[in-house]
Amino acid sequence: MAHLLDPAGDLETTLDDAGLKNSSVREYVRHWAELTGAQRVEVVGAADDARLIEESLAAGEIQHAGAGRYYARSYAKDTARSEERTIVATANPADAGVYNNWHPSSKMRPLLEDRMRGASAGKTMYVVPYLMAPPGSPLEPYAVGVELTDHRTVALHMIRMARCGVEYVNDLAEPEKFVRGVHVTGDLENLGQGTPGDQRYFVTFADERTILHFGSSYGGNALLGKIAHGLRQASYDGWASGEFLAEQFMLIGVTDKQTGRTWHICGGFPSASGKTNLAMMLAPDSLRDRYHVEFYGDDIAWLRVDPEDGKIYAINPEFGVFGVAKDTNEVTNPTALGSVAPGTHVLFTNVAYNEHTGDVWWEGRTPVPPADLSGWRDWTGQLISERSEADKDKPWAHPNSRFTTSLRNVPNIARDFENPKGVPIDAIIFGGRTRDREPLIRAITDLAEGVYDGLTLGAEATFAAEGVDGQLRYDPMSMRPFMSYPEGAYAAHWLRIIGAAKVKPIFAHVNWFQRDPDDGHFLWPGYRENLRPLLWLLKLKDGEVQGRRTPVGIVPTEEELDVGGVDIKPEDLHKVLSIDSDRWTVEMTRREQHLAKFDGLPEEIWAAHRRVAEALAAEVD
Ligand code: GTP
Ligand code: SPV
Ligand code: MN
Repeated sequence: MAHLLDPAGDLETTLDDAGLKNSSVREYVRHWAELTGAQRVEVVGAADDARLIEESLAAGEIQHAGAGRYYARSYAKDTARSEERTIVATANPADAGVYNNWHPSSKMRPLLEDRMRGASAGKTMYVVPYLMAPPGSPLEPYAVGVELTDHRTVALHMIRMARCGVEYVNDLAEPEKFVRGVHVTGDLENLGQGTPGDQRYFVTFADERTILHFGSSYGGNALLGKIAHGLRQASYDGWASGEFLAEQFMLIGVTDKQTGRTWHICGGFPSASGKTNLAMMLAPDSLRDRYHVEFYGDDIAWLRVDPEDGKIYAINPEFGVFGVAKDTNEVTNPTALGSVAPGTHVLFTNVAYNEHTGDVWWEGRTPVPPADLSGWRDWTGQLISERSEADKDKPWAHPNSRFTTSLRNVPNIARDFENPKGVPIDAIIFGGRTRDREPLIRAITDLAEGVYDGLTLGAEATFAAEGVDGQLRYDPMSMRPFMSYPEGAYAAHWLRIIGAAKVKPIFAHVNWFQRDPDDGHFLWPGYRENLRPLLWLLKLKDGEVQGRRTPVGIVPTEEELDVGGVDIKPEDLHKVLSIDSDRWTVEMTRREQHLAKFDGLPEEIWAAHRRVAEALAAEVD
């Protein structure tokens, strides 16, 4: 049933018909419908998906991509999250950190309201009530939200990425406690994206639990449940309440089929460093009879200590995957292909599309692009067959093209992925892209050293514009773009939450990306084989292996790491299990400069830094 408001219609009747009972939500809808000037209001949830899909197809906003699969293109200057235009605003200047791009709410509120005023004229405002948690989770009070969006495709994404429907807001213990998210697309062709006159603003008013995003319809800029609520708002709430952590973490289970025992591992990797691939990992063939990897989440985890057993529990607040398409294929990630198979109702964005067959393609899907060009259009909509000589080698798909699919479609989804309590965490890992220095895995047993390691996580700069070649772009805990409060307080909050656990997780730093300095090949084969260092870590935690102590943690001995059937040269294996103390010493100076930027960093973190630095110095002498 459609819930429409014609210009002369009655909003109250529309909300009644939709079964939206929460009076605070109704008041909020009324306020923003008036301010944005939307012509109609429609309340939508998961039950409306099929109808919304039909309407979007009829309107030409999306296209069929085979049976039960859909395709959309975004505006060409609107293809990724914008870090420069993303802001955290509060009333308190003390909330300013190094990375949260803090501004006073008194300044940002009017700016956003000005841009949004009347900007949805003639459009439908979709009201999307949602829950960022498995229903019944102890963290549910922080997970309730309502996104208002004037873009139908954004509503389709929300329905895939979050649990959506009026039932999530109707019976709240505190009816006014929900995150208020307003998304207004704006006139995409006249926003000056990336110019000095850029009109876009993506603001989280963290102390008001309000998110106002203007000027995009792509990804984290527009799906407010995922990044803005699930990470920025939630990490602020977790800190303000003292109750939990919200991190850009993947979350997996590893089951030993022989003993029936399951471990859970979560961890942060900067964007595009392999979280989705790791979470969807199949055990390598030679270990498949013994181990099974289960998917809980690929991008966000919320962590809390359970008062009953003192263990750390993690949930994935999301309901879907917004995965990078590039390089996804039968070898790198067969599970991802399974999750976008016919009938999954997946929505592809900005991949290449064949208008005759409905096929989709992206770089790395097959070694070379389809030979028969007929019907193929690139992500901008241009026919490949009509490309100019200058354009003919350009990628067919945008490098940040993605697929949006529900968790239920993921072939290795954990049986208990909806368990409201979450799963107990055995290990927390960090990993970046590092071509040298970082070994395959180094385990850390001390809490402060583990947190210190997370704070000094980084990914290599790949373009001159992003940083100095070969130096890390630090990305603490992989939260740099999502940080909502000061880093010193963030570190203290981590020490407090994990410190309160009776049963501590083991930490580790991993690196799948070490390269040969001469020919550039990856020293470690990666992907499915990444299970092997993780199994070693779990054995270390259980005292079954001892590893080799180094100044920067415990690394596996060559005998301990099970590499049966792995295609790796002995000298490469030796290299990925070694510590280059000289190279590490250089890194320690950079770390010190990095950490010195953070006010109020707990003394425990500095002490951890000094311990590692002194141990390295002793080794180099
Ligand atoms: P966001 O969704 O942006 O947060 O990214 P993500 O962390 O989920 O990254 P994703 O899993 O999509 O990986 C990004 C890139 O890393 C892809 O091009 C993968 O092919 C590549 N990758 C992932 N795992 C490995 C690995 O083990 N080895 C190598 N060499 N590349 C990998
Ligand atoms: C990321 O960029 O880390 C993402 C995609 O997970 S987005 O939702 O667009 O932020
Ligand atoms: Mn991410």
